[in-house]
Amino acid sequence: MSMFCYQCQEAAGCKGCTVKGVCGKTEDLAKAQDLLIYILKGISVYSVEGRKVGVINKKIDKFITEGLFATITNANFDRGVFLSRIREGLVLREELKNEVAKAGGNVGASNVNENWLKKMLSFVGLKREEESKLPDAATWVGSNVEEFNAKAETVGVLATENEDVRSLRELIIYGVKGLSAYVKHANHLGYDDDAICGFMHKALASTLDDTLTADDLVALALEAGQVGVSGMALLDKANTETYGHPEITKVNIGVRKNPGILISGHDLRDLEMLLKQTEGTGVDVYTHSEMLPAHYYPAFKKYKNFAGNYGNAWWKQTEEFEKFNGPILMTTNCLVPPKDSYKNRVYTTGVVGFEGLKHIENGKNGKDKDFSIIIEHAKKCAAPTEIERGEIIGGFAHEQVFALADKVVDAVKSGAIKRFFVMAGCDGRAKSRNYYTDFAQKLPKDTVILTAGCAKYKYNKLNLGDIGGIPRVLDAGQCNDSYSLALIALKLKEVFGLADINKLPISYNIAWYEQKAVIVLLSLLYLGVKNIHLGPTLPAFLSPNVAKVLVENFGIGGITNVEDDIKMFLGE
Ligand code: SF4
Ligand code: SF3
Repeated sequence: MSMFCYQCQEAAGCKGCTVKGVCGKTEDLAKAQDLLIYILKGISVYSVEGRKVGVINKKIDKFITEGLFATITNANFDRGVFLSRIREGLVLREELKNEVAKAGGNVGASNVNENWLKKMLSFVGLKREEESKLPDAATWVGSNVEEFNAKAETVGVLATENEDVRSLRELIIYGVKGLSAYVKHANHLGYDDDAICGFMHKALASTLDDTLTADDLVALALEAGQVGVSGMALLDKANTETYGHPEITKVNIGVRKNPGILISGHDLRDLEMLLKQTEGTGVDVYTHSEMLPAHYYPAFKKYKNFAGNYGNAWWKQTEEFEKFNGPILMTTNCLVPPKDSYKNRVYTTGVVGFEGLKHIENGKNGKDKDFSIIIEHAKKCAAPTEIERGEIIGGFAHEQVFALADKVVDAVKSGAIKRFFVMAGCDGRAKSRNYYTDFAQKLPKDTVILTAGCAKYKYNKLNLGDIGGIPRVLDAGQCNDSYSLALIALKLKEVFGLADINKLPISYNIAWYEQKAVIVLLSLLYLGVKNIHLGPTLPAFLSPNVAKVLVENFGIGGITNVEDDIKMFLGE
């Protein structure tokens, strides 16, 4: 069977990638990712059982979180990394199984290969316990790449035959993948939440359970949204307690004369380490794409070499990395397979990977990562080529907007602001996404755009003006900062004394691309937000029946054309 992946908005033909991913994912890589997800589901079976008897294994929590994150679109293209994770996962699964059995948990009777198990158990120093029947994902073993390849053929997305069950299972898995990214960032700052990890495992294990009905799976998807809110709140707490609350900030988009390092992705802790290590070296640090909102945090403002933001959303990187001239550090997605012309300047860290690129490992014994190789590389490079000049403004996360609440409320009451448009989410390469630029430009002047995520690059340099000093584009931050937008909506609901969040003058026109947008969407649904419009296309993983459920219960819709959509949103 050929590969099949339909997890992102660029799924070929709005159906699924079957020969090679539009993102660049090869068939071999796609299958290795499928098998890793299968192994993670199997481990989750034991983790769920373990939590019933008080076993919480942090090594397992971390392994599952990072494994999920590595399979997000544009995070890791290195098949070798997935094969290693599969091997490690099989060993960890047996380790956990024994730990759970020792604590009195039910670990079932398996059809496991006895020889293999004996070898693995002696390797981890444990004994065999009695068992009852478990799902194949919890018992299957393979020892070499041929066996992995053969198994991968049978465990992909299409292994679930019923298209509605498949659709709901994948909706849940993609939501949990998005959530894993936010948990990983919080973990990097020393913040954790056992309940969130527990839910991720329950969700994964539930996708193996053939007794669950479509209604059960819809309920689980909404529960994912509830936990998604907790995940974003955890990361918000981690970010703001560590780096302060974002504040209104003007960010330079031009260049200086020193050589520079460009840092992309979402991980603020990586950025902090890089800023500390580059101080006084004569090397400047520029943010790219989703790292732009780092400038809004007070803690990073003290670094004199924190020069500004270079470029735009992720998909323009092939052009912009070329012109940057210096090394680039990818801390998370979105990585585009690099061109040979600049490949030697791209470094990866965390869950990001691409065969042939240099990877910066975690520091030993909790020490900081060592970025000296990138700094030395930068010193030999020319300064970045200027691609634009000027400033962009952002930093409108919850505390900053609450500080302006009186002004905002007065503007709404006086009619100066008629409506807010939440346009959070992702950007992407599809030409049809120019819709969002046109939409922003054609919105009436008495409307304000609330944004977060890399979707903002479609209109954050347009100079759309302000309303009595309130900019018409309020950028809360990264995609996870959609949490701020939800808090702002809840605050307005309170101020206006409304019982229903949907009575606010807020419309939702969200652009999605990868799986973090899926957890943001599920979170908004959990919070009771209705009539969200998703574009540029609806997810390929929504079967007609599942899409119908979302339309009927939540008023989810697509987009048509700018003029008609604006009229529809304004109720004209
Ligand atoms: Fe296709 Fe998106 Fe999957 Fe890549 S991640 S293979 S583009 S559906
Ligand atoms: Fe962008 Fe990848 Fe989603 Fe964090 S960087 S929003 S697409």
